[in-house]
Amino acid sequence: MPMPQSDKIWFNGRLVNWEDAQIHVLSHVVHYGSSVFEGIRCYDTAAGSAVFRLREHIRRLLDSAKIYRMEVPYTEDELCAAVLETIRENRLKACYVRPIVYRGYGALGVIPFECPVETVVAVWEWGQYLGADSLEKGVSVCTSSWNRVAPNTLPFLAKAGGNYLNSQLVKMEALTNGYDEGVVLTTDGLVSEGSGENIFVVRNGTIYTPASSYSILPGITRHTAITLARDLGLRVEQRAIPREFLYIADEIFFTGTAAEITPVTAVDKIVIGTGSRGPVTQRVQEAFFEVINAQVDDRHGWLTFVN
Ligand code: PPE
Repeated sequence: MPMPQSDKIWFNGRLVNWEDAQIHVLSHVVHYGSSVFEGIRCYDTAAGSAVFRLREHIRRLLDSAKIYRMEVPYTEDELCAAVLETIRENRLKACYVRPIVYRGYGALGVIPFECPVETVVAVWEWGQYLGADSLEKGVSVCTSSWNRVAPNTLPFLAKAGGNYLNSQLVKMEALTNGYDEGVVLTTDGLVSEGSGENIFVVRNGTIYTPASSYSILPGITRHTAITLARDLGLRVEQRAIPREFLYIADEIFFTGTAAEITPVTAVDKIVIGTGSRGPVTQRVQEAFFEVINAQVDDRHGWLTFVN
């Protein structure tokens, strides 16, 4: 499906028309994957459009850039303002926001220092990431035959374009074999995350999720789910999770900006719990939707209103 277009893209500090936001084919990023990016959602809440956890996403973008020695010529405040300006300019009530920083056109060869660091913010309307009804009905996943990047190979704390070559292999394999998504293990064989989501496992009322040392992207929705679950009085543990712990789970769910909170109802064709969204997943989901719809007090300061 072609992506829905919007009007303007923020391109190195200026708003340009969607079709004019172009780069040269010999840009460094095209050849060597030298980009860092974010995915953020803006929600059409009861109190107006609001960006969810904007500052945390921009901070992670700048952290990712720092890991790759990219000097971003904008401050955190300027980038937050750029996101809000781009949403306003496109007059979208709800959208997905994609800031990206990459090494542009200058010189080829691995050495990136002579290429300019460019900064872009694009927004567009993006529906349910794992398919229509997935938030309610859940998804069926496989354990990937690919492993996640190991420590000290590619930095997994950075949300870098290159990391998504691994995600693409995982996702293509899953789709080709008839699953909705793949779960990736670390090179030690422990559960890491989905190709574009973090994973949570519920058993006997406790919620487990791989600790940040298991090659995960430390997701902002993951942090949100942990916080909301604890607010609900649920126990959450971050630890090592063996593959087979997934099979005997009462419930499993994914978290991510695009995927939000999506139940997982089967792993490798083994039915999880009752095979439908479980009660703990539903409680965390409901708490999440209350926050993003501004139906409850924003006690954690997670919403930035666009206007
Ligand atoms: N792990 C990976 C590998 C990942 O890509 C994401 C987000 C997460 C975990 C969850 O992170 P967070 O969004 O901060 O809760 N994936 C983004 C990109 C998806 C895409 O296909 O592009 C997203 O959800 O926006």
